[in-house]
Amino acid sequence: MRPIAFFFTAAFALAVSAAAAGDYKAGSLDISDPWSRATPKGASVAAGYMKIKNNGPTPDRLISGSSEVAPKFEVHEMRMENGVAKMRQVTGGLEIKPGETVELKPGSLHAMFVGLKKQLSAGDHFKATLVFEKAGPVSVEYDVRAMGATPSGTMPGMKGHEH
Ligand SMILES: [Cu+2]
Repeated sequence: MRPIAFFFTAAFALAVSAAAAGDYKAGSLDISDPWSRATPKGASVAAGYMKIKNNGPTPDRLISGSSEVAPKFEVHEMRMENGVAKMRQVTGGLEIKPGETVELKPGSLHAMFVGLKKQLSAGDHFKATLVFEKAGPVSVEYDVRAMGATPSGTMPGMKGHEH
């Protein structure tokens, strides 16, 4: 094979695997792009983001989870109250209605890894299990990205975030 042809073939293969990485299927759920953010020194929590789409006819719920980076997994939502961003645990499971996509993203819903065993750096990967009421447990891998990796940048609720 000529070097140039090889280059294009390799680049194409890489693009295909990059698109496929980080997408998971479980029952009627599509889980895409689980990612987390690098943590500042001494942080005790890290956030997890992803999109969950429900292709089925019945609702499902994210009821619990676990990860290899922290002993506790929680689902939180962030809300503005009197101009202050506040973090609250979602109890009773995070519902994903039929045909809907729930996005866990900075400044909004997120998974919270509580009691970090080590700081997360950009480029790290870690394993986690998401547990859904109907789809059951799903193993995923979180991609750690740089601290300012999103439009919303710093997490406004970080201060009130010590558990
Ligand atoms: Cu949180």
